[in-house]
Amino acid sequence: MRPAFAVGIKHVIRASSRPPVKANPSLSLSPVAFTRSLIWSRAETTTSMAAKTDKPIVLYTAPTPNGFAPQILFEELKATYGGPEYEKVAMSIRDADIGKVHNQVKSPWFLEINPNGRIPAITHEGFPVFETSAILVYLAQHFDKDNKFHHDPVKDPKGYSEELQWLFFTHGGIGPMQGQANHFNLYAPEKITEALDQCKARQITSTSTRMRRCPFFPPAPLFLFPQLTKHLSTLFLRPYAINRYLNETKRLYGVLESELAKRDYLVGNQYGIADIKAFAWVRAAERTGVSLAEFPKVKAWIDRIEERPAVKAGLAV
Ligand SMILES: N[C@@H](CCC(=O)N[C@@H](CS)C(=O)NCC(=O)O)C(=O)O
Repeated sequence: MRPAFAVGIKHVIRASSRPPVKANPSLSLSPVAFTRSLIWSRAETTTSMAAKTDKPIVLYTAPTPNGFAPQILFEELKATYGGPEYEKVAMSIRDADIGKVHNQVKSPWFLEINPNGRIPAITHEGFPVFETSAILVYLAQHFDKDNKFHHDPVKDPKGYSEELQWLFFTHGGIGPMQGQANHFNLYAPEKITEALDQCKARQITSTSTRMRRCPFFPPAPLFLFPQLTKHLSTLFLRPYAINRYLNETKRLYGVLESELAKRDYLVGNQYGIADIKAFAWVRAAERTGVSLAEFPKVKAWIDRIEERPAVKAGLAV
């Protein structure tokens, strides 16, 4: 007998408010022609252009933590069950490509698949699914028939609930917080400049805040070397936004640390989609500026997951 949730999903597919997406001819082209097709063509802007393929599933992705999560699950499913077959479409997430590159995430054809204009997204026989965790749950419910990577909502409702709790924990916590920490730390130099200007103008009156945020003030002579000052400031200054998101990211890692002290994996001591979702972010901790030496249990969990051949394959897709 089919589990009730599967019947529910079929019903949702039929009743979906979003129609199945139409095909994009670019996948049936030669590699050279396909590359050319990545360049924006005016005619394409008005047409629905999802990928055309004989594979049942298309994965729209990019090499980021959110992109890696479904890539890893696809490879785990392939290693365990031999499928499902999927076609990968590489997307650009660069704002500079908007209106210039066909496969940019804000392209009208892609907004029909993911109205939020972000990777990852999949289509399964034309049915679009967006948001990383929703994709992981969808793929697991459709293709992980032996419950190797997820908990069955009917047979194991408590395990299923725990899985959702940890998925939501990462989806609403680690992902956004670490993403913002990256943004303010790595991509928003004007925040640093703003903090520098405050220091220069002696606008920070509290001595302790000044010591923390303006470690070079005085001495003023560093201002003679603006590039050096900026570089050192990026390393040592911690303007409010960077502090806030970095500290919140560390706090969330602390939650993982205390849970992983009790068991090897997040749910029921069995590796699965909740681990995949969190792993994809946490493995990038050092880049964000969080040292995993502070979180030894998390580090051991990362090492365990990283050893899996399907994880290696998923990261390399
Ligand atoms: N909540 C979304 C977040 C997806 C997301 O932020 N994707 C980023 C790459 S990691 C993106 O596509 N950014 C492009 C943009 O913001 O235009 C999910 O989990 O799928």
